[in-house]
Amino acid sequence: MPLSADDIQHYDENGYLIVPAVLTADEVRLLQAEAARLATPARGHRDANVYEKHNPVIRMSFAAEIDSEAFALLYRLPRLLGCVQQLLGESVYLYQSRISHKVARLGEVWLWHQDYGGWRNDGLPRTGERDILSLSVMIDQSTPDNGCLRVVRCSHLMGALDSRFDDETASYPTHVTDPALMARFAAEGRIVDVVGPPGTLAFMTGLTVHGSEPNRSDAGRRSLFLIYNRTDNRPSGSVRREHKSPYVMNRNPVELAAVDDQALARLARAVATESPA
Ligand SMILES: O=C(O)CCC(=O)C(=O)O
Repeated sequence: MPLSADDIQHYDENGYLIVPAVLTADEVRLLQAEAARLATPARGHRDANVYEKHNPVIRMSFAAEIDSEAFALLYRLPRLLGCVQQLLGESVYLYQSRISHKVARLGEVWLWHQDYGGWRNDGLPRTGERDILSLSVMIDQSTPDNGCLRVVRCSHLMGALDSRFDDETASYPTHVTDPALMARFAAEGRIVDVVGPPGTLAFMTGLTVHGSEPNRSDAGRRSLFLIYNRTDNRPSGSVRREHKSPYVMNRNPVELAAVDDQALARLARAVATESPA
């Protein structure tokens, strides 16, 4: 499922790209079950799960691929990795990954930010749209009501923006984009809701301003964020203290090799046979 020339042009010009219907229903079902399993304290690693600030529910699970065979296959499927290589080049590795859980009624806000605001502190050499990117995989249906990801079209073209470090609003700090600039983006009609059924992909550059509203619906909205980086763009400088954890940042940045594109589907069938519904 390679990206078309039009897809790539859309990504380069707008700073994001939505690709629907990439995963099958069986693959999605397995990822949903695995995301639920990883969200419990039974996961047992101090750094692996982050909880919401105001509600006693999960906000994020870092590095699902460490503790789940399904997620360990997902990010190396040619359907995902092949598209990433079209955008970044052949030699890429996984920089970071996290499931954003957005629990029904309780999932809290993500203030507007550029991911580069945090990566800058990791000593990342380059942050262009062809150096590093976020790939969001919808695990549940994503809608405006359940707090879908929202992106600001073409914001990546403005480079690294001034931001305010905010570790008060949510349980995970954010380098928040200037509210006056956000008001301008809104007035210009540049805010895009990233919606779709589970199995949809959304690519986003490291400079694309994004955020999401609290989940005001009865439906959870889980998305996996996979951050891929070029191997020649590994962070060089000091690493943030919290990133010493292998969960928060991949400390073994090896070049990725694809797995068989049917590997996740096979695992889904095997799991369904072991434990029929
Ligand atoms: O899950 C979301 O709504 C946004 C997550 C996000 O902005 C991030 O992980 O950087």
